[in-house]
Amino acid sequence: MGDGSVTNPFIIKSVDALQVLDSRGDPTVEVVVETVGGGIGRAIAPAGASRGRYEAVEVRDGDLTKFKGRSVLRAVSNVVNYIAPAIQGMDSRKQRDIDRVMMQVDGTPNKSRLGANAIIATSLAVAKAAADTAGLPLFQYLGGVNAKVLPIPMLNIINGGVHAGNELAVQEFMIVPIGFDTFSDAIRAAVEIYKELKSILKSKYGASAVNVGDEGGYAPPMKLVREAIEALVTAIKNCGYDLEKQVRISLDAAASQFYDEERKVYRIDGMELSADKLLEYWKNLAIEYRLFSIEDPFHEESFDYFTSLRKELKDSTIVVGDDITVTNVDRLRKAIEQSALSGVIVKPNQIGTLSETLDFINLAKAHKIYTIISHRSGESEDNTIAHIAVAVGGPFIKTGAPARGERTAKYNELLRIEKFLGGDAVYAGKILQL
Ligand code: 2PG
Ligand code: MG
Repeated sequence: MGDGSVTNPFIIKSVDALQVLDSRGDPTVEVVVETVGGGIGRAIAPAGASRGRYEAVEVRDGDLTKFKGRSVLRAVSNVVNYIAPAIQGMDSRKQRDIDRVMMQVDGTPNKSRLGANAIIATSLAVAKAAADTAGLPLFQYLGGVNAKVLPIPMLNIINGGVHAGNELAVQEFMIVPIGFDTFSDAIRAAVEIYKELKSILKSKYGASAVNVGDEGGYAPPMKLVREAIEALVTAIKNCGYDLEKQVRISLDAAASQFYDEERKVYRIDGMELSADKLLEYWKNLAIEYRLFSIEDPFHEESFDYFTSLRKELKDSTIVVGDDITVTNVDRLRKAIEQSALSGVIVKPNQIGTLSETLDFINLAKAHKIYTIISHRSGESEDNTIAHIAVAVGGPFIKTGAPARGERTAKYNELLRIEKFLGGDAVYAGKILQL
């Protein structure tokens, strides 16, 4: 163990930041941490479009003369002027102390002073610098010898909602390749289905239907949720995969985005549905298509309807929280008390530090709630979530279609980790009772 003296190679020597771009062309924060021993950690903050109301807050400049108000120079200077002086000289392995110090310097409950974008990029860069100093890949630094389970990918191959310019209310239509021996087999099947779907959409709706949305899924000019699901069913079947045992279908409704708060109705498929009617709608859809999971089926305050849906479906479909829980342990505790969820999305930038992200995962796992480590719709080449997913044993990762560099960055890193682990690698689909 290091003793904290000046010769300790894990001591943070420098922290620097700069403004780079994300996959939507929006500016974002990159942080580079270097240790005395020469370890380097680099991390880039992602950004959501369908953000939960209770997420930690990213700081943007709002100066309309630059990047249409989206620049993050203030967050960058917060890293350089406030975070760096506070954590330089600390041992990079003391992740929890470092995260706590950043939270103290920030001093707000939602990280709105320094910015969650500044804090999460630093927090992840610190972990990566410590791992690099130790000569370990990040997933092993975080997960130790036990980190050998490759997560089941949930691939979003039709985009709707605020991620695409079509009329689909539901934001994400995913395929979940559960029934395969290895992670690479699962990815191969997903790519085959993705390509098959492309031909189906092209012949039915024309060439413009295969333009892709923010997460690399196609954004066809469809209106009905059922229409998109049917296209997935056909693609899966045409590829010769079993819809029951090999490849299932999941949705992220992101329902806060189509909820009319004043009139208390959900706008979906050209209808206006009350919460009770929407409950019925999800129930029918889940049973008919044996949906694997439905994320955010109701708006972000609607804990009771999440509970009702779980009861109705008797856990045959996983009811997943994202905007409702926002990677926040207090929100998750409330969901647990109300038996509202059987799965949760984990997004490090929703809460703002690595340690809080791990606490959230631990709480979910202790209550047998599936954890889905997730990207954001605005991403970059940063592949940290692939490592977190293996470190915690998944069991799921959601990181878009198997296309667009910022999405394949994560899948490719998982393929590298699988190779690195060799015969020790285990695919989560082989060990979960799904
Ligand atoms: C979601 C995410 C990621 P966003 O709702 O799950 O797919 O979208 O990053 O826009 O919040
Ligand atoms: Mg979501």
